[in-house]
Amino acid sequence: MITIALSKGRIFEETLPLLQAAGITVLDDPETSRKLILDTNQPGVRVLVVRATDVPTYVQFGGADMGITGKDTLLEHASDWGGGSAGLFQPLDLQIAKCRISVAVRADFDYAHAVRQGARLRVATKYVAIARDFFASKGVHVDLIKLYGSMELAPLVGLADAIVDLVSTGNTLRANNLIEVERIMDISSRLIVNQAALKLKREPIRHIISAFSDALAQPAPPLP
Ligand code: PRT
Ligand code: MG
Repeated sequence: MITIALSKGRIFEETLPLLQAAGITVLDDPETSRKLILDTNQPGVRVLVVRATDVPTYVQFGGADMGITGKDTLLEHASDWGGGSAGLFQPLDLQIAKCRISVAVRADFDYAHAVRQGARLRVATKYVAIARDFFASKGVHVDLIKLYGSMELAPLVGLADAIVDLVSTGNTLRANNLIEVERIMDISSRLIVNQAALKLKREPIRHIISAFSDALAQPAPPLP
């Protein structure tokens, strides 16, 4: 049995065509079903529905053999586990759920001036590790405030001078009178594989990885 951890929403939607290319059809729709373990047309393949931020944890500890997760989530997870790969093999960038992670401020806040002055910035974010590394590399002093959602609200009520958040169309920032002042990095979702599963279930996992790489027109990666 191969289990694949996916989150509902954009990652699930954008993964379906890749699964299809591997001959895998999911038999339930997670948006309407309450099931957390979804059967597929392949008796040996199941999909687990988990929170986006929990995908690396399931795969790291073998609750799932493989999973699909944003680079943002993966970097934060790796930092929680002391950096490095956290025992996860990352064979493919699937080029799905693309966005960027950026610094945004209120339109009336002079970010460039504050940085030039060496001001200490209050930054609200769910992405504490990414934000800490980014501002450290710029030599900007920050006080980080961890939030779990609706980051856009923080500068509007004076909780923070800036936020670090994911941006796709920019509509959410615009709707809240915020402007993007720095792009930290581009984000897309990655396939991650449990290292032990890769040894024990090598053939079915290799089949899925090579079907995904064919569908993406990427060369199949070497397996450790
Ligand atoms: O919702 P939950 O707390 O369970 O987890 P989650 O929010 O991490 O899950 P989900 O499904 O929303 O996001 C999963 C992954 O999709 C993220 O980890 C990213 O890698 C990727 N992704 C791609 C995005 C976006 N684009 C995106 N636009 N994740 C979130 N957003 C949000 C962003 O945080 C902001 O609130 O959409 C808003 C901005 O979008 P625009 O289009 O208005 O700029
Ligand atoms: Mg969300």
